Amino acid sequence: MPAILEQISEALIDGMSKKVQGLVNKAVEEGIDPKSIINDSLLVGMSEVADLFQEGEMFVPEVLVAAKAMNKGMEILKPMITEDDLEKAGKVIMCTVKGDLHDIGKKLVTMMLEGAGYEVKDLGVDVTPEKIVEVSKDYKPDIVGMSAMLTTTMVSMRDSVSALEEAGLGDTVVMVGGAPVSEKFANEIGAHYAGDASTAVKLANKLVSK
Ligand code: B1M
Repeated sequence: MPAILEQISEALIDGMSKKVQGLVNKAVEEGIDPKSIINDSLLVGMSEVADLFQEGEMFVPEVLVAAKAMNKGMEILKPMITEDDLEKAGKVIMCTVKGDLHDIGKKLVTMMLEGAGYEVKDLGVDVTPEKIVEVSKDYKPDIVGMSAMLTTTMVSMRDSVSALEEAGLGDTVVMVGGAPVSEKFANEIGAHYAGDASTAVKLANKLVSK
């Protein structure tokens, strides 16, 4: 593993946006695959941030600064992984469900899907079931992807699946993920579950090839 990837993780944890940007640019110049920079440094760093937060070693403002540093790194890499001249693998709607403002995981899944050749419409955070239905009618996605990070917002996933059914879009393939979500819950609401961004891509590939 190149040392620079570790340095990026460390700078992210320290919330040093400018340093992250500089190191990410350097890593790209060194020829490191942008997907590897995401998976092996930015994702690793953010996961460490999550652990430190849970352990009470980091607090919300620091977490926000670290998330911002990660996004700054992502901004550099995103065009590089979407520029790949790939045939579109499929169309995906991505969102964080109603009541939930966490968007880091959703963004990561979005970027990984785009990197794998998917056309992704990212509806943002706090997205209502009505909005998901409205956009699905128009955009006709192969997959609707929903993210939730709060136990309390998982119910919005169920509501969104029901809203799609009620709107006559019951055939829509739904993929869900996020820390509190489980395979069992996904099965209960008639959705498919992916535990992380890489698995989400593999699952999407499986779902669109059906
Ligand atoms: Co929030 N927060 N937060 N938070 N936050 C958690 C989730 C929490 C576990 C922290 C804790 O208490 N230990 C807890 C939830 C408890 C629960 O419900 N079980 C919590 C809470 C309680 C809250 C607030 C209520 C705090 C408060 O205000 N009292 C509040 C809620 C706001 C709201 O949403 N309405 C809140 C706010 C925030 C911040 C704004 C400060 C910030 C979010 C910043 C942002 O997203 N822009 C924040 C953060 C950063 C976290 C933690 C520390 C980190 C989350 C994260 O980004 N992880 C988190 C603690 C933790 O996770 N240990 C916590 C990194 C990210 C890469 O992982 O999103 O899991 P994740 O995504 C993964 C997979 O889950 C998967 O792939 C991703 C990459 O591999 N995945 C999918 C995600 N979506 C997917 C979709 C798919 C497939 C896979 O298919 C469609």
